[in-house]
Amino acid sequence: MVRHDWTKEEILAIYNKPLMELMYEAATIHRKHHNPNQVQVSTLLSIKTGGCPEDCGYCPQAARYHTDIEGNDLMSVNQVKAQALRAKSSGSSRVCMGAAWRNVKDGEEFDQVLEMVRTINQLDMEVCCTLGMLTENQAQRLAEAGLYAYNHNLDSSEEYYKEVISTRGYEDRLKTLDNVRKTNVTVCSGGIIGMGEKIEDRAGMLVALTTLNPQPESVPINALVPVEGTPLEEQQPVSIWEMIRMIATTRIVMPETQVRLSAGRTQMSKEGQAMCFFAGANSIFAGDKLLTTPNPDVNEDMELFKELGLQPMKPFMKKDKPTSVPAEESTYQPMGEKPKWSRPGHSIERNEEAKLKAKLKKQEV
Ligand code: SAM
Ligand code: DTB
Ligand code: SF4
Repeated sequence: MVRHDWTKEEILAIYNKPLMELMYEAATIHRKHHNPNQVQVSTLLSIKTGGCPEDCGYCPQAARYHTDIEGNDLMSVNQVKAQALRAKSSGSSRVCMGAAWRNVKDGEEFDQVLEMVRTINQLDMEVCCTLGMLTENQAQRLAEAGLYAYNHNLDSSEEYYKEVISTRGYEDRLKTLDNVRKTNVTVCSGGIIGMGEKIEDRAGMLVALTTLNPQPESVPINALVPVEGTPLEEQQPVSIWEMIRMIATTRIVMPETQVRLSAGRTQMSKEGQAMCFFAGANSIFAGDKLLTTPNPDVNEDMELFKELGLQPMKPFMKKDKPTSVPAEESTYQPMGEKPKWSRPGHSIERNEEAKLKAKLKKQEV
C-alpha cells in the first residue's frame, strides 16, 4: 500500500534504524514492487548550459557565481538527435534534457525544445525535460509533443530550502509539479543531500514528496557535487552510509517509485553503489557527464552491471509510450501567465558572499 500520510518522526525512525535492518527492509519492499535485477539507465543532456539568473547555492550554472563551466546557447535539434542515438546505443532508455532556465518562456526556443521532444520520442526512448518552472499550458504542450517525464526537484525540506535558494520559493516548485500532474506526463522530483542540512531536513523533504498524490514516478537522490565558485564549494562530501540510508528510506516510503542514484557517483566506490542498488535504487544517470560535472565512464558502469548481474531496463516498461499530437491539432493557446517570484527582496548571506567573491575575482583578472 502506498501511504501519503508519513510523518517526519516516522521517517526519521526508519532512517535511523540499524543499517542492516534498514537495508533488509528496503530490499524486501523493493523486490515486492520491482525486478531487483533491472536498473533504468538515463542519459543527461545539457541542452542550454550556464547563465541562469537563479541563485541556487549548489549550482554551477547560476550566472552570479562565476564558476569554471563552459556556457552554451540552446542546442540544435540535430545535435540532440545525434546525442540521443549515442545514448541509445550505449544502453540508455531515457534522455533527460536540462536547460539552465528559471522558467520556460513561450516562443522560438520552447518550440525548438518541443521539436527535440518529438524527435527523441520517435527514437523509441523515454524523454524527460528539466527546464525550470512551467505553466499548466506549457506542461500540456510538452505532453502533446510526447514528453514522458518532467524533472523538477524540491531539493530539500521547505525550511532548509530557504537557506539555499532565495529567488523562488518551495510553493513555486510545488505549483510546477502540480501543473505537470494535470497532464499525462510523469513526475520526477527529488533532492540533494550534503548541502549542510540536518537529517530532519532529509526526512522533511521525503514527507513533502510522499504527500504528493500520486507520489512522483521517479525520485532522484543527488549527493552534492561541490563546485568551486558556488556558496557550497566547501561542503564535505556525504558519506556512502548517508547515501545508503537516504536511498533505503526513500524506497520504503515510496515503494512504487523509481529511486535514482543520481549526482555524486564519482565519489562512490563500486561496492558502495552496489549497496545502494540493494537498498532499492533502480535508476542511474549514465554518460561521462551529468549536466556540467563528471560522472563515471559508461563502460565502467556496464562492467559493474555485469559484475552484479544487473540489466538496463527497456523503455516504456512502467507506462505506455506517449503519443505525440501533430502541431496543427495542438490545443495550444498562449496564456501569458508569468510564474511569480515568491520571495522578492529576500537574499541569502552565503549566496551574496559568493556573488561578491566572483565579482572581485573578475575585477582582478
Ligand atoms: N534549471 C532547472 C531547474 O532548476 O529546475 C533544471 C536544471 S537543475 C541543474 C536540476 C537539478 O540538478 C537541481 O534541482 C538540483 O537538484 C540538481 N543539481 C544542480 N547542481 C547540483 C550539484 N552541484 N550537485 C548535485 N545536484 C545538483
Ligand atoms: C537531478 O536530480 N540531477 C540531475 C538532473 N536531475 C537534472 C542533475 C545533476 C546535476 C549535477 C551538477 C552538474 O552536473 O551540473
Ligand atoms: Fe538555474 Fe536550475 Fe541551476 Fe537553479 S538549479 S541556478 S534554476 S540551472
